[in-house]
This record gives sequence, C-alpha cells and structure tokens, in this order.
Amino acid sequence: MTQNALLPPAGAASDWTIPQRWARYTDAEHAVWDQLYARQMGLLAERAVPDFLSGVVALGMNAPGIPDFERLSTRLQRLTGWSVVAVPGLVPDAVFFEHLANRRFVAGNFIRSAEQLDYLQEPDVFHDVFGHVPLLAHPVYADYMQAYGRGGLRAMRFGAIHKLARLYWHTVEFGLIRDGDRLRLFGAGILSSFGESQYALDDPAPPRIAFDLRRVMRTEYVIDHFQSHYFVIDSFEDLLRNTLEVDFGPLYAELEGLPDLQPSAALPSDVLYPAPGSVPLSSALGA
Ligand code: HBI
Ligand code: FE
Repeated sequence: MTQNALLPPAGAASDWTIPQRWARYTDAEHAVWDQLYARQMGLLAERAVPDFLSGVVALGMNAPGIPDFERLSTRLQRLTGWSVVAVPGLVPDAVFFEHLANRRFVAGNFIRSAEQLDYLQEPDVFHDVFGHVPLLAHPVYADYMQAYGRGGLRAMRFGAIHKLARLYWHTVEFGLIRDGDRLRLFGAGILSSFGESQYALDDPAPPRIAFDLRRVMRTEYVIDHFQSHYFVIDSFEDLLRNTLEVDFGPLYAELEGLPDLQPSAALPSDVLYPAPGSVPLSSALGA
C-alpha cells in the first residue's frame, strides 16, 4: 500500500488531486458500478454494521451510477465535515495522511472493467467510495479517520508508519465489529469484496480475535489473499478511545522490543470469538 514516487503525475495538483470528470463516465462504467452495488448490497443488508447501511442512504449512494464526488461531498460536509477528492491511484503516505488530517478522503476516480469484477490491484472508485465513504457519515468513525491522518503525520517522525498502517489495515480495511449477539462487517476491504464479505463472517477457518492495540500493531498482513484472521472491535467509540486518543510515542518505543507476528500466528493471550454457527456470542462470551 505504499507508493514512493514523490511527484504527482502530469495533470495532478501538488496535493495529487485530479478532477473526477464525472460527466466522462460511460454508460458501461456506470453499469459496472450498478452491478457491483447490487451484488454487494444483497449480501450486506444482513452483514454490514447498520451505520454503513444508513450512511449509504444518508449520502444518496442508493441512487444508480457512480457517485458524483461534488454532490457526495456536499452531503458529507453537512453531516461530518468530510469531503471526497479524486486521485489517480495510490498516493504517497504523507499526502494520504495530510488529506485525512483535513477531513478529505482520497478516492480513485477510475472503475474496474466488467471482466475484472472480483480482483484488482489498485483501489478503484468502487472500493474507495462504496467501501470507505458511507461510514464517514458516522461522527465517531469520521473522527477516527481524521485522527488516523494526524497520527500518520506523527508516525512519520517516529519512523513507525508500518505499525500505524497495520492499525488501519486491521480496522478500517478488514475490521469486524460486535453487534449484540453477532459479528458484522465494517472494514472497507471486506465490504467492497464479494468473496470476502461472505468468508469473513461465514467461514470457520479464520480466527476472529478481540481487538487489542499492541497485538494489532505487531501483526503483519497479506494484501493478495483473504485475511487469515480478523480483529473484532466493540464499537467505534471504543476503537477511537483505545487507539488514536492514546499517545503512541511510548507505545512505538515499547513495540520496538517485541517481535512482529506473522498473520497466521496465534497468541495465548488472544481472546477468540466462537466460529460462526457454533454457539451464540452472548453465551460464549458470558455477556
Ligand atoms: N493512497 N489513494 C490511496 N489510498 C490509500 O488507501 C492509501 C494511499 N497511500 C498510502 C496508504 N493508503 C497507506 O499506505 C497508509 O495508510 C500508510
Ligand atoms: Fe481502502
């Protein structure tokens, strides 16, 4: 996820933004969005955290076609002060953090081809906008994302970006959240993936581990497979309070002395959620 080129490509501004050029999308491109949208929403009605589903509606993303970032931003501004800006693809870490710290979410403006509905290397408008933007309508999640941007700018000075990036990966991209008696999806990488939005909740194989900041920051991740395990948060309030409101300076120093963990590693201290279909969460967790 790290892009090292320092200069924006021709046609991009110094902050790497480009015009979305919404009027230039073809009917075929809008149709790819509609197809992906229908397929995901069919799965997510029962699986996504309810705040994601209400965000889709609050932002007018239930209308057909690729969203127009200007209209989306108008609605988002009113709700949480965020906006969506277009970029050509991955941007350097510092640029990414600077946008988030200022409540601007960067989104690719291109869309995958109809032949490539399931896998692509670079985040396109479906992943970035469908996956990430609805939860930006949630005030606490919105604060968490801004705090991540600020934390990123600080992590650069500590040389600790890779640890902070793991927090992002295991929450913003691939996080699960507990909702009463069951688990639901909130990570954008899962929400925008047909296969993983089923696998992450339904497959008995991947351990589902209660979120722990130190554990998460030590855990490496894979980018080209379904995740080998998932971390489960209790609430967005909890996540914000227990992570980005903590002073990471001493934490980074403490973690320097501990080995990184492979994605597949199990720790005796892990608190595991029961495999799907075994016992209700409430009895398994004694809640
Ligand atoms: N650029 N466009 C874009 N999208 C991302 O999610 C992104 C990025 N650049 C860097 C980055 N993510 C991550 O590596 C940081 O969280 C560390
Ligand atoms: Fe993403």
